[in-house]
Amino acid sequence: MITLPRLYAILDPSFFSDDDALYAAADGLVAGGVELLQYRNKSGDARQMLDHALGLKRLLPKSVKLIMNDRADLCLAGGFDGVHLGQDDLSPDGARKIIGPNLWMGLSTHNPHQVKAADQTSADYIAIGPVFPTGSKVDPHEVIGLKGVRDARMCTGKPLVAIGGITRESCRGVIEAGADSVAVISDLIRQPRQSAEEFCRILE
Ligand code: 3NM
Repeated sequence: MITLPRLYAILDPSFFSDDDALYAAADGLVAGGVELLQYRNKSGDARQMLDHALGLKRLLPKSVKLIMNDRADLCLAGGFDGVHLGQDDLSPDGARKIIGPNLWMGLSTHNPHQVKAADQTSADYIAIGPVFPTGSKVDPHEVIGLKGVRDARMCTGKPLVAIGGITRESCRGVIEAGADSVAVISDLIRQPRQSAEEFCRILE
């Protein structure tokens, strides 16, 4: 079983004005203690995604785990450490065929039924959300609250990542509800280094 750090940072280029700002944020997050970073790009094309992936790989220390959202092919092409799949992406079996047995694979879920199904796959970790209202996802599923995290915890022994609207203020309660890790976009965007440091301190 893999071990995830408490903070799972997600970097989405649509929140930054240009590539320099994106890379500066990545640098700041890692300086602030981030050890696991997902690259998530819902609007760019594959070429831009690979450019960013290679840029992040070049910039960041080797000790930082890099996860590609949605795309198993770009995970490999970018030399990333894993892929994160949504319910409408390639199936876990299909993605596993591409990335092989050793790279990390995560799977997004939104209710106990999906968590139980994900538990039966070769996913290394399961994400559950949205825990709280979020403005970072188009057309999010129904908010599950801390009860949804507790329910998900009952359905799997795999590492559980909670996502959606999680802030420095709320993260401790999410871990106490049973999540192993919190995934965050918005509350890391302003002053990435300081925000990451504060998350890491709170979650210690
Ligand atoms: N997935 P923020 S919620 C990318 O419910 C994503 O699966 C979700 O961003 C899910 O920390 C979400 O800004 C957005 O709320 C997370």
